[in-house]
Amino acid sequence: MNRNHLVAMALLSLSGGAAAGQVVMDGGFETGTPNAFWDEFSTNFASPICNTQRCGSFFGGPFAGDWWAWFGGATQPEVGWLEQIVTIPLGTATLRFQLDITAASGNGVDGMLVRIDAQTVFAVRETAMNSYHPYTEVSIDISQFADGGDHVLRFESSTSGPMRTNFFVDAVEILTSPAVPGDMNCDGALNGADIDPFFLALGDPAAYLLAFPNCDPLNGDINGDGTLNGGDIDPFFRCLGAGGCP
Ligand SMILES: [Ca+2]
Ligand SMILES: [Ca+2]
Ligand SMILES: [Ca+2]
Repeated sequence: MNRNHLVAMALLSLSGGAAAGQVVMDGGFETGTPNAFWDEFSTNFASPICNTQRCGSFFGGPFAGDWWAWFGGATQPEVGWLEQIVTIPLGTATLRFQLDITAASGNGVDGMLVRIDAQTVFAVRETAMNSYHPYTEVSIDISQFADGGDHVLRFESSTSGPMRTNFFVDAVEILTSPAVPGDMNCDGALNGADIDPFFLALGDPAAYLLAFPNCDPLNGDINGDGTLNGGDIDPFFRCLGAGGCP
């Protein structure tokens, strides 16, 4: 932990830190640059992280606070990225951020991606400016990564110039909820739609894993003995009838 990290930790604890249920550190970029939580890269600007003092206000500014991430923005080829390691608890998870495409070069190919590990979970091109200007919330179900493990969250863009394309990003957060007992289709709720998956998991575990690859069959271990078995059938239906497990 370097000095910047310590200062940033102190700033975050003064401001309350990450809210409960959130896993992204400094998702609003308010600790500025160099940033202790985000790894930063930009071909032309040292970092995509901006305040108006550093980057000007001609194209606009943050969604909230004083800082935001500005991808693109160059009149020559530019690659920019920001990434951090996030720990996503077991259950369901949603990635949310604000996106504003404040300029489009007209070449039609300048783009921005969001990746988790090697997988692209969101991709946008400059041609979508009409859909993302002004700031617009992007919300993506990323429950397939809600496994209690560490993952690399990465925003990256590639723009080619000579006209500018700008992707503004702010207010990045990952909202999580714990697994719901009996939620066998992993939609975050226990209801009638879980009955068939419950019996599939009980009778044919391999087929269940194929049908619900991001689900933990132990969501159905209602009696808590560590396995999904016949002893869970009665408690499962009791929970279902009661609208949830006690
Ligand atoms: Ca901000
Ligand atoms: Ca369900
Ligand atoms: Ca059981």
